[in-house]
Amino acid sequence: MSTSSNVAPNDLSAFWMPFTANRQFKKAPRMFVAAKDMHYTTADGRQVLDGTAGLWCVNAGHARPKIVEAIAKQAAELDYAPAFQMGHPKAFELANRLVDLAPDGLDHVLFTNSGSESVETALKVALAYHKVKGEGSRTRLIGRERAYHGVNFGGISVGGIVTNRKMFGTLLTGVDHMPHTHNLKQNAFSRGLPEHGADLADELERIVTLHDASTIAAVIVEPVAGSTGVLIPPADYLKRLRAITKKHGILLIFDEVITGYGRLGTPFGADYFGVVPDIMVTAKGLTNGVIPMGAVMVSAEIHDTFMQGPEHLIEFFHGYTYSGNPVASAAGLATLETYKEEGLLTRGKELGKVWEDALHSLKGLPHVIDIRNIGLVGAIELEPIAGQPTKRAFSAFLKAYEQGLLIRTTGDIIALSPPLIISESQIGEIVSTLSGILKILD
Ligand code: PXG
Repeated sequence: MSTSSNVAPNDLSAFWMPFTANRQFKKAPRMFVAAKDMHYTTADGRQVLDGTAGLWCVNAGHARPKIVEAIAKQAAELDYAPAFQMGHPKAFELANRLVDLAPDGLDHVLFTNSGSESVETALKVALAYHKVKGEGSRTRLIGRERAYHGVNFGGISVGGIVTNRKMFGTLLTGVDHMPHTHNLKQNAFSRGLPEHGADLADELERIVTLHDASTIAAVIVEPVAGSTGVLIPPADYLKRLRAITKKHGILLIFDEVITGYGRLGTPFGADYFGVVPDIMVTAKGLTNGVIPMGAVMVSAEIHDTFMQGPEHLIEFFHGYTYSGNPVASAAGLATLETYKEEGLLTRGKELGKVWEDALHSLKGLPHVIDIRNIGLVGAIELEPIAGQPTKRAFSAFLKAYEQGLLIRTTGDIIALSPPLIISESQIGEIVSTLSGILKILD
């Protein structure tokens, strides 16, 4: 049965889709028209198990009543309030709840509308902080190879994915990159943190020696690199990075857009690794993906440094029309309540072993060259077809969709990150579907 809200539009050409093979998609569209808990409904009425929490964001599952109600109620009560020089209570309330949830020391929150904007905000806070502090020579930003920090200019500059960078000119100047930590030779089929590679953090010392610490503002890393294919940091790597940044007065920014809000079985990656950054970048799971919103948490030291000079003057010239938007704030509050009521921020820890064993049972199937896992994240890396990189994994994606399972692929890596409400039997379903597909893949 079709209604005006679920019928597939008959002309697909106007919408230039993001990060999508547009011509391939439009020849054989894959349309979702509804979602509830762990499942999507397709335009042709099939159920598809969500193995990816949308795009790593629907951590509490789909159409959760508390969040749906909060959004509807807020839109009717106060739909919008100016974000500059005016306030409304829910943005303050959400900021407080986030500070309660964040690791000790991260005491202030700037709101944005996406992960990309959160990254830009964090980089700008870092640069301005040093300037306000009288260390304006600290202008360099250090990222990492294979990093994904969104698609805006700062983010692609510190990012390390060549396809996201090569079309866009010279990007930000004064950026350098540490090496990525992926090492299949030594770490293939690791369970949890790989054993080898903590010394790669020392590459930061090399970069400091090259440029001098007095020129470096911040280092930004994803605690677990998600988009590039789930690169899990070697044991102790992030602790070493923290020690080196501290020693040189360099700010450490964790981009927790994926690792935030329970993905690793802890509220944040910072909790999992026992490392507190100076700035934490979040988005996605903050509102369960329902309303776009990001939050950047910063240390008291950073915030307080800005709070000087005449009180009528704006302390930081940055912000968005929708920073702390009332409906987004209401969605964020209801999302955090849902996580709390259902223990979702630690569910990845409880389910971690089941998840790990299930994924690693795929070892030995054709083309599988690595399986890795942490919290409720997993990756299956496939040997690329010679001369046709990405084709094998993309064909696994299409087959999985036909068989009622949503996965993500990047390069020849299958990435999995289900909603944190997933059941053990649904984990079994993901693995048995994938097992069948891997056996018949070209
Ligand atoms: N930082 C990180 C670490 C991310 O993973 C962003 C920033 C940007 O967020 P926005 O909200 O601007 O998209 C991201 C986004 C995938 C996938 O399947 C990952 C992202 C987005 C879309 C798909 O790997 N990460």
